Amino acid sequence: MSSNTFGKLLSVTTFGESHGPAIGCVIDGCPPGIAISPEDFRHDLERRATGRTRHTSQRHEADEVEILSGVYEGVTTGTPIALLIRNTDQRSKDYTNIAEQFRPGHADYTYWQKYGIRDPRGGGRSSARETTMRVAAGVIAKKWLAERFGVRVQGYLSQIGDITPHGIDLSVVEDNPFFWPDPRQVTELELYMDALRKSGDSVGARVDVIAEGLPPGWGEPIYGKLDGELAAALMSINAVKGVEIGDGFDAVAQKGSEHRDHMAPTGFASNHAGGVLGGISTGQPLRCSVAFKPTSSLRLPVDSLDVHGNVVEVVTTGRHDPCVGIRATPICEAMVALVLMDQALRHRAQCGDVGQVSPRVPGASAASAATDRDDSRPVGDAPTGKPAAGKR
Ligand code: EPS
Repeated sequence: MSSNTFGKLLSVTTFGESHGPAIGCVIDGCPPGIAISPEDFRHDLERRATGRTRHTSQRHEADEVEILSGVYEGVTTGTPIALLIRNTDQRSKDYTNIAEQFRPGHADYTYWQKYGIRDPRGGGRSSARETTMRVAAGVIAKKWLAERFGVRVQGYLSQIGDITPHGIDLSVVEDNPFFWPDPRQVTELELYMDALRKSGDSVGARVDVIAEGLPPGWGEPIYGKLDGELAAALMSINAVKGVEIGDGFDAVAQKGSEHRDHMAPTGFASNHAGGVLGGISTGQPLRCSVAFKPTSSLRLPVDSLDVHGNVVEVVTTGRHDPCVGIRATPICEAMVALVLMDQALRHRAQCGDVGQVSPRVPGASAASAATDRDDSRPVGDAPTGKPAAGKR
């Protein structure tokens, strides 16, 4: 199976299956001198992990990172960094009955048609278990970006089903199990998810990511555009069906006079572009929005086909997420950070001598970047009970 590597100067290769002995990654091209310990991975891996709340899959993995190479006395050496996480809570018998069946909406069918063989245990390589290693690699990228440039990458859940935030306060996102930016809606979300889980169904979600502190200049025209590589990286996450940069599809209905972001010595007046023009960062906050489809593994019976072409009734057991988007916030952050680090290294390689050629237009804060995306206002300003983010 090819295409398990992404990135140019900083490349990440992941390997492993959901029910195999381990998953892992090799990060190549990482600069030397970054302090890294197994502890550094814990926070983001916990944020992504299953079994930490009742609203996600109940598989319990410790997700302990073993650093196999590339780090000496706690510091990266510039050689390939190999990370390993052993799988410990596989329950492969859950998949015995559907080993020869195709779950509608799942990669079962396409993997089978492509390779003529598939590992049915937990979805094998197509499982979201693989995203663990993206998050682990992303920890290093986040750290480097923060230390070198003060870049901060933060995501939040911006929609579950048809529920949108009434207001956006990035400071509360880590305080609830949904990465939700409005604390007033957490009870509503708990009730919604409890009812959904009971019904056996699943639902889609939307994750927004903002990266603040980028200098202008990251991204390569023509075929290495920053937004193009972000879209590809985010689309490579399991269950993603759409990516928007800046105003995304809302730009279709806008006039040019509305969409263009006015520049003044004091800063940009708006950020419809999402921090990217011509595939290159403007220095404004980068804004991405990612659409996740509903989980296809459901215990609700459905007619489908097996590998022999027989009509069968498929019932999926296993420990599935009723909304994969809930755990996707750290995964999206990691992919954004990895793309940014790769582009930053590439910019340094080609244009490191260019320096600052004219005054830079100041960017904006992450908080205002979040509210730029739509009509949402900071939590304190939102009208009670009335969703402000209903524009989409
Ligand atoms: C997944 C199915 C479930 C999830 C898994 C992703 O696996 P299992 O049926 O083995 O419990 O638990 O997620 C993880 C294990 C993880 O770490 O993200 C799937 O079909 O994608």
